[in-house]
Amino acid sequence: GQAPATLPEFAAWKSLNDLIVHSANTMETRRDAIGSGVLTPSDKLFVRNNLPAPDASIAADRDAWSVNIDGVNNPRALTIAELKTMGVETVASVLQCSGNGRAFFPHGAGGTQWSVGAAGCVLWTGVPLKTVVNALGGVADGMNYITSTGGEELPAGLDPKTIQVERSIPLAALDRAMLVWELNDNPLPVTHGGPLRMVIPGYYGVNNVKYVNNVAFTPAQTDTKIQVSSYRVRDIGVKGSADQPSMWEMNVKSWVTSPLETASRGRTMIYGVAFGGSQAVASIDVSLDGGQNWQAARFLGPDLGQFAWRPFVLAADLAPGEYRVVSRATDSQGNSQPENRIDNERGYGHNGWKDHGITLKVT
Ligand code: MSS
Repeated sequence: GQAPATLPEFAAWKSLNDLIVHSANTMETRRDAIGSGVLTPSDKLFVRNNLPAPDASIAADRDAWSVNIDGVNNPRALTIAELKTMGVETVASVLQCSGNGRAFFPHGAGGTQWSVGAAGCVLWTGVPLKTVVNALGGVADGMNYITSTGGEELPAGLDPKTIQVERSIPLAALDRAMLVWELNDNPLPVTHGGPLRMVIPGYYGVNNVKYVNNVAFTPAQTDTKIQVSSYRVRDIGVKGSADQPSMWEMNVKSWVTSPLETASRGRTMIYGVAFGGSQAVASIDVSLDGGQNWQAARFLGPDLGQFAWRPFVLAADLAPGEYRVVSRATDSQGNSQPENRIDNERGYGHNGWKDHGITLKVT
């Protein structure tokens, strides 16, 4: 394994044994820490911050946190206390970094070398953005995007546009967007965006803006660097630009979580997780011979809805030997994981089943 590391102050409450600490701003869940988990406990959930996290004191008076809503017919600022009177829903969804799986790109894609653990399935509680917007007279005419701004204090002397976490997503996502104040039934930790976070189920992590203090319906996408040129899928060696696909909706994906290295001969339960991304996951197949023969595995535990992942299990009778174990999920629209990754400069969106396999030694 990994060299021992310590957790940064703002994530000191996390379970160090279940995490790989890549840097002070990036920690991933160990592949063997998920097992058959329907939900990811908060202390095992990965962390990724583009900017240093704000001080814990921003959550001293949670209900007083205020978010400005713009680009609606009656724009105004609302406190969390007010949001809590407007409506409440709980949704289970996969939070996954755009670069999850980056470590598998052989060209050495720049950025945190995430394996499979920049993802988790959690419960979010908050108010649907649509409810808020309806209370403010609806979306103003001519708006095409939802633009959310992170509340970090920006270091002085730098152009805010180059560092601010402000992301735009298509207006169509208004059907699923939520302003959330709870994670897994507890007040949303500052580590994960408390007191208030924008959550867009089915969209990559970067669109789930933490410490959100401004939500604007806008005609065009924001001109921040994180929108215009970062999080864009392009060929190796090509610079990021606004004409390339943005990391919005997630694709179908799965991976085995246990066992990962060795097993004893005889009956072995092979576990993993599968999700459809923007669609529900429909089925999961597992191969013990690197993808030549496939068997249907079964989903385990309750179905927490379209945006959740589902643990799966396959009972296998294994003779001594070496097995290449791979899994391939299919979503409700019939999209299956491809065999291979699509090489791209920053190593985004990897859902190829081959790279995500494991080699099991049975003795
Ligand atoms: N938000 C803010 N405000 N800031 C930052 O930095 N990041 C991103 C999101 N949001 C940020 C935000 C990212 S990028 C991600 S993944 C996520 O978040 C994570 O989360 P957690 O809670 O886990 O830490 Mo990639 O696509």
